[in-house]
Amino acid sequence: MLVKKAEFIISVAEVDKILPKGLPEIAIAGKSNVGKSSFINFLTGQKKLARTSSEPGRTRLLNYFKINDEFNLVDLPGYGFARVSDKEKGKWAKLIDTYLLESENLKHVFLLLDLRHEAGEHDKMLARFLYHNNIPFTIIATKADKMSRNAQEKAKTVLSASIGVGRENVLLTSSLSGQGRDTVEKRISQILE
Ligand SMILES: Nc1nc2c(ncn2[C@@H]2O[C@H](COP(=O)(O)OP(=O)(O)OP(=O)(O)O)[C@@H](O)[C@H]2O)c(=O)[nH]1
Ligand SMILES: [Mg+2]
Repeated sequence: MLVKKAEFIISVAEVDKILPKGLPEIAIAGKSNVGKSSFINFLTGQKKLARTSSEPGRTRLLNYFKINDEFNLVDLPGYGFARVSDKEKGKWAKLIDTYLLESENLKHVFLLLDLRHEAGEHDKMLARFLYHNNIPFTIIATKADKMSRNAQEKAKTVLSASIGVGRENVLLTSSLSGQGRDTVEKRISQILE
């Protein structure tokens, strides 16, 4: 699956505005600042399609991007961001949970984890939530460029063990170097089959 066309569709802030039945969706989930928006730009080859920031907590809405008129990527708000009120956090958590449970179009979740770190409590909770609700997911390990190839393989083993999935369900990526784009494209083709 080569991305030939990518366009922003809509931002959604309320659970009742989630898109009705339509194109299949792949959601991008993960901790704040892990590289979700950068991942969308990396995959589509459009540097400014999804807004990225070194300041965590930037994406506060569900942002839908249509790819090749074939499927939608849904950029979810990042969790685990400390500098927002509990009320705000609760609102995002509800938006994410409701989307994951109720979207009729959701086919798969890409759960993004920083390759340099073991999965955190929030990551594990989300993985369990997906597992228990029969939502298929793949781990996308981000920021691989920060390590040598050798260290990447070791880190992949540590990361997959910490989240409890097989190594084949962890894809190494770098939005900076472009590493892993072909593997992600292959995975998307399988998901859409
Ligand atoms: N070196 C390196 N930096 C990256 C990579 N991906 C993202 N970053 C950097 O990490 C920071 C956060 O990236 P974002 O894509 O905005 O992260 P996000 O997960 O969308 O963050 P929120 O929207 O706040 O949840 C930015 O400074 C990016 O430039 C990567 O593969 N390699
Ligand atoms: Mg973002």
